[in-house]
Amino acid sequence: MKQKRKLRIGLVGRGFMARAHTNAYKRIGDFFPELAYRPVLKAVCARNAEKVSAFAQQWQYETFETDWRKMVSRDDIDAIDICAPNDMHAKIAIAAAQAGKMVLCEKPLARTVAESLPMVEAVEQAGVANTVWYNYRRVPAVTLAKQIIDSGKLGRIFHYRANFLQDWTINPELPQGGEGLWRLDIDTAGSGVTGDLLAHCIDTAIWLNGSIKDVSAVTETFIKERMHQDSGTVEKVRIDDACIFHCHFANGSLGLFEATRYARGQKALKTFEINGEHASIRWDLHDQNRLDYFDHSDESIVRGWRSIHVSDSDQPYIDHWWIPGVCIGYEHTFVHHAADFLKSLETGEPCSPTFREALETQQVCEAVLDSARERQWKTVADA
Ligand code: SOE
Repeated sequence: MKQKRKLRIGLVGRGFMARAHTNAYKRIGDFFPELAYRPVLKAVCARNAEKVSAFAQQWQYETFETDWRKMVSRDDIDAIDICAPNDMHAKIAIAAAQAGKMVLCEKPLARTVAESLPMVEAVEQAGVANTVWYNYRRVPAVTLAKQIIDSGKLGRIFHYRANFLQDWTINPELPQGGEGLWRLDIDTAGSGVTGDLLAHCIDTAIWLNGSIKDVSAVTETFIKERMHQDSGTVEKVRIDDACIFHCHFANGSLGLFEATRYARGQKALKTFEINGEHASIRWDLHDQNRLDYFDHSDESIVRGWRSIHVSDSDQPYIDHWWIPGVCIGYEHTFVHHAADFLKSLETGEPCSPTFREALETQQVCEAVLDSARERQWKTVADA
C-alpha cells in the first residue's frame, strides 16, 4: 500500500468545535482511504493546562500546548486549525500564515471586515492553503441542491428564503461572557446572531444563489442587561439577539433572512427555500437527509413536492459511508470538509470557502449590522 503523506495538525481550542474538527480528522483514514494525505493529531492548545491535557488524552493528540504562539512556531506542525473564540481568529491565522502553516479557521472568519482583510492578505501572501469551516455546505442534501441549481433545473431564480432559529438565550439569568457564553459578549464574538447564525445562511446563500448586492435589516436585543462572567457585574448586552434582513441578489432574485436565539422550541433550525421559474427546492437541518423538490414540468396529475431521501450512493459523499438508505448526521459535514481540504492539497485546487470567499460573507454581515444601526439600505462592499 502506498505510503500516505502526513498533515500534522495543531488545533487551538477545546470546546464544541474542537471536538467536531478532531472527530473529523480521526474518521478520514477509515472513510476516505483514497486520499493521499492523512491527518496526524500533533498538538492541541488551550490556556488551561489541566483541561487541555485531558482533552489531548481523550482525543489522542500526541502533545499539548498552553500558548498558541508556541504551537504556531513549532516545526513539526503543518496546519493550524482555529477553534478558539472569534476575537482570537485574526491574530492566530496571521501568525500561522506568516510561519508558513496552512490555516483552517472556524466560522465566522473574524469579528469584522477590518479584521478579516489582513487575514486574507496573510494567507494569500504566504501562499498557504486555507479554508473556513462553513460546514453546512457539506450536508449531502445541500451539496445536491447546489448540483441541481447549477444544472439549471430551477430556471430563473425569484426568491431565496433562509432562517436559523434557536432558543437558548431566552433566560435573562444567563450570564454573558466567559467560558461557554462568549457568544453573548460583543468584544469576543463581534456580533450576536448575525455573525454566529446568519453567517451560515449567508455563506450557503452565496454558494447556491450568488452574490448579495444590498441589504435592509433590523436587529433587536431583547434582554438589555446581563451579568458578565468576567467582571462579575451586570453589564449592557451589546450583541444582536435577533436579526431579520431582506436583500437583492446579483442575479435579480429577492432574499429574506431571519436568525434569532429567541424562537422558543427551535434548537438549530437552519433552513432555505429557493423558488425558480421551473422548480423550487427546500431544505432544513432538522431533517437534514431530505431535500424537497417541486418540478412544474411533472405531469399535472402527479405534480407535487417530492421529498428526496439523500442517502443513495450516487448522491454527494454517501458512497463513503454505509449502505444506501441509512442516514448520516451533523458530524459528517466536518468529515467531508476535512476530506475536501486534504483532497485540495492533492489537486492544488483551493478548498471552498477560502478566506477570500468567506470575506464576502463577512461583508454581507457588516452591511446587515450597519443597515440595522443606521436604519438604511446598505450596498455590500465588493469582495
Ligand atoms: C451556536 O449555538 C452554534 O453553535 C453556532 O456557533 C454554530 O456555528 C452552529 O452551527 C450551531 O449553533
